[in-house]
Amino acid sequence: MGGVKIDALELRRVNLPLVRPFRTSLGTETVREALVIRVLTADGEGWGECVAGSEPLYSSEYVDSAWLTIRDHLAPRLFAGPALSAARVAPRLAGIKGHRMAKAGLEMAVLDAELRSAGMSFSEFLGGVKDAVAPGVSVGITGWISELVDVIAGYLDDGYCRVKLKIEPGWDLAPVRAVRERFGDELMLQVDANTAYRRSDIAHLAKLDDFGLLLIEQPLDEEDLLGHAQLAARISTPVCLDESIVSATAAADAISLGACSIVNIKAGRVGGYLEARAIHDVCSAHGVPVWCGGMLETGLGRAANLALAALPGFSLPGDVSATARYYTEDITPPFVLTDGTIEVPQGPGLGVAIVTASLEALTSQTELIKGS
Ligand code: NPQ
Ligand code: MG
Repeated sequence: MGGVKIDALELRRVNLPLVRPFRTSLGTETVREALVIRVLTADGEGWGECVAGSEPLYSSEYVDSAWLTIRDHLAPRLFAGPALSAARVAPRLAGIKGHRMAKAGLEMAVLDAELRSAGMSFSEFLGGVKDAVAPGVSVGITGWISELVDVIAGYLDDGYCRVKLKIEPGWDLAPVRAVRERFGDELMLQVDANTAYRRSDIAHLAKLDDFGLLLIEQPLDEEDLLGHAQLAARISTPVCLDESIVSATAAADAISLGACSIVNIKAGRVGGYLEARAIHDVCSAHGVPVWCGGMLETGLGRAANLALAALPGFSLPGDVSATARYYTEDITPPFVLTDGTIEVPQGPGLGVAIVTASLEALTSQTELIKGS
């Protein structure tokens, strides 16, 4: 792991049509626009993915903002200086405020290049202890409850072991009740509001306590840690944070405040897989369970998420679904759900190959950024 010398960066805008629209309290997605990053080094290459969406709905970052941030501010800093190890990427980019998703995509690409050279897998590097993970599935808001129940029945047939319902005001108690009635109390069931509620909704959210949910994810604004602590004190359903947890420090603070008792870890949201592992470590030290979130990643991010989810503290099923949950065509070979599990890639780096013909067919914009 001696680091890599970066000669150039290639940015690609890739458009992956979703198998069905994905509706959350934030909006409805029909095509996943992804930002794929390739680093070109003296002796090879590395691939990364920035998980920002096409609009600033989930986070303030979005594909165009990340593209410009990488091109104009992050890439020049990466090119400056000698060979670069993935562990040095965050320190070298620390002078630029925020833009964690853009930074995470770059760190991922550098880490892939470095691990490929060293012949080590992401899982081995991060400290994975499983060679397969049992995934959950995130289920969007539907037009009718009957449709929701049918969609979930299909996912359970596929072998998913846990269901996460997207909720918002007007789509919460009734769908949760219907799913419990149809699939029983044994179903591992949780909900995700993506910040759709306010502190004045605490009494309403307490009604979810009747349904034996594993957790409620990010009900309040991402900046409202105090509100989440107040909510957690008034409901029995465990509170899990997603959007609020932007770093290991934020995770430690949220836990100390009583704002959450479970953490969703997404590498993109926190600036990279190294910070994600640090959050795993901080949560483990506090006895707080973690699980791996999902951002409708291409096969690149999916491969890295499987490696992360193989760490020992990931004691709850994640949103690391099989490729077919989201896409019919991807830029890597599909990840398949077999007997309720997906294999963790074991090859060097991400351990997945790019399907060049698919990548070319799905790419709408490319820019090469050369080092000096
Ligand atoms: C979450 N993901 O846990 C996110 C939300 C989310 C699988 O539920 C484009 C890109 C649209 C990323 C919509 C899941 C998205 C997105 C929702 C992420 O909160
Ligand atoms: Mg979430």
